[in-house]
Amino acid sequence: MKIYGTYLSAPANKVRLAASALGIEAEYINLDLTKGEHKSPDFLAINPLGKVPAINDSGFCLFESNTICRYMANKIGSALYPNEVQQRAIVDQWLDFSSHHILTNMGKILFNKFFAPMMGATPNADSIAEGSRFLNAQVPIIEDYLKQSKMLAGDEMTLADIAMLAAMEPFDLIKYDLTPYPAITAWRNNLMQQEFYQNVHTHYAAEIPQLSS
Ligand SMILES: N[C@@H](CCC(=O)N[C@@H](CS)C(=O)NCC(=O)O)C(=O)O
Repeated sequence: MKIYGTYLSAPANKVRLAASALGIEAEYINLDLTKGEHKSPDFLAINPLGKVPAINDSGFCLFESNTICRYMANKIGSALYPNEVQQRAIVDQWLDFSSHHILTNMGKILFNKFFAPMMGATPNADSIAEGSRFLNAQVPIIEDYLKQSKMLAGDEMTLADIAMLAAMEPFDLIKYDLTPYPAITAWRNNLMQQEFYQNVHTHYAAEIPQLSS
């Protein structure tokens, strides 16, 4: 299987982390978005949207990070995506929540603080403020769950934790303060010390020399 991503992409890192946790052998292909490599005809044949992540599994191509994660788990019948209908629904709930809320709002801050300057665009301060305002309302909801439960969908790690971890990985870089959230901090530190995580990278941005110091 080939995974196409780019180092600063939280959805792409989600897929890499999920493949690692699932023990799926994958070749990672890093695209340089600043050079437009995601708009090349070869890549558009894999994902016509021209966005990362995408996979090519022996000719079977797929995009959308949550779909890819579910596909990989289903392919090997992994408990990271449980079979029981309500357990599975809870995992789906967190996959949607992490994409539509945490990742979206984190992304407003990340984009304006890092991507916009890289692309020579003017950062939008209103968008940064909006992202922070929404995160301030949403992050406490995760804290409340993790105060009662070791992982987001019960005691065992699932795709829900991997997706949320990927969405919250850039919090150090965007300087979003997690000290008021001890349960999230402990959950995040625990996951980031695990082998599946360390096999991908030591921390978000570790693969980008100018950001990792
Ligand atoms: N909903 C998609 C989001 C994919 C996405 O927006 N990827 C961004 C990087 S984080 C991208 O490729 N942007 C390049 C572009 O839109 O040109 C997923 O979860 O896979």
